[in-house]
Amino acid sequence: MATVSLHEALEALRQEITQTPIDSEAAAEAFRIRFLGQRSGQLTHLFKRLRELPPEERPLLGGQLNALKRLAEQRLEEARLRLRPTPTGSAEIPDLTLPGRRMFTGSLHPLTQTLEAIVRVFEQLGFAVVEGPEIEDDWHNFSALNFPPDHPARDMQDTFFLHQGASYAEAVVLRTHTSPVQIRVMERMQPPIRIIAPGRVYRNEAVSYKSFCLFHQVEGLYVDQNVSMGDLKQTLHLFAQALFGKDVRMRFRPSYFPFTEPSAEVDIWWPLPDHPEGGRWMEILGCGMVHPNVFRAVGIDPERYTGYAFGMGVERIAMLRYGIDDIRLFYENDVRFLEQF
Ligand code: 2NL
Repeated sequence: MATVSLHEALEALRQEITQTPIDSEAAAEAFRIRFLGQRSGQLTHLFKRLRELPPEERPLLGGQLNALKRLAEQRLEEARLRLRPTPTGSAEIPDLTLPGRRMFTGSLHPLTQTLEAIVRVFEQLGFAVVEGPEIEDDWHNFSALNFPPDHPARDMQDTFFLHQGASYAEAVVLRTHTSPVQIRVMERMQPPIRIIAPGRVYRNEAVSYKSFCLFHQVEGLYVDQNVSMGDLKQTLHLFAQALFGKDVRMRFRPSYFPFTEPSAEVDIWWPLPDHPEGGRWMEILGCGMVHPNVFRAVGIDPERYTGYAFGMGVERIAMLRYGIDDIRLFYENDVRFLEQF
């Protein structure tokens, strides 16, 4: 009687031990207490009941009970391995075949990237890179560039003055363009000259989404015998192709600058799917043939030499390139903006 019920109890327990799910650490502990607990575990209980059997039957059933105990211990060990906390905090064993997570290591400012891309194109075309001071005198920033004494750019509303002096010629200013760098080069050397001047410039303007009190320019200058407007167009077309793609469409519009004659502004066609005309012309730079008065100011003979010059705003090109609609974003240093580049 006792033998049958003990056999039956053992079989029922085997069912339970194999089928009880262990899917959490709490379930594992409950499993341990229920089957292996020293005091009232079901296996412990059956071991105690071995005494009900006649001595000769005890070894067989005792062996079966020991096997069942090992089974319960194995299930528990397997569950503990499976549920052990991982470094990621998840109960899952991590998938070691996954690729590593990329770390954000910082990147160059979008203006630096754009400026470097522009400079690279002209370097490949044989232009030398020159830099100069951000504080300039009237001569290099205005007079040598054929600005008349009463030109509005010389006004306090447009230019930051560090020193005004008794007359306009004594003024010391924050440079309003990088042209003075090129004036300094032409003062010191005779053609051929092929240079670009990248750098910071300052304008005393109302700050808004489209203008800031400081910005960056890249200006270029090529002076030699027989330099023509055709040379200018070819160079700028190569530049536009390098930055905006081989199929770029480009146009020259007549314009005016004191330091070039003739002068032009250059637009590129910017395709816009939602636009009624399929896109629009966007200005990217200004250019022209160096004015004879500029050559005279620096001691280069305008009867012997001709030259072209151009200038572009780096912010303007970066805004086009990345689809940015507010120039002030470049100067706020908000990491949420910067980390996108
Ligand atoms: C613009 C237009 C321009 C120049 C810059 C230049 C320099 C010298 C002599 C003659 Cl030394 N010209 N620079 C010429 C034409 C246009 O810049 O819109 N810049 C943002």
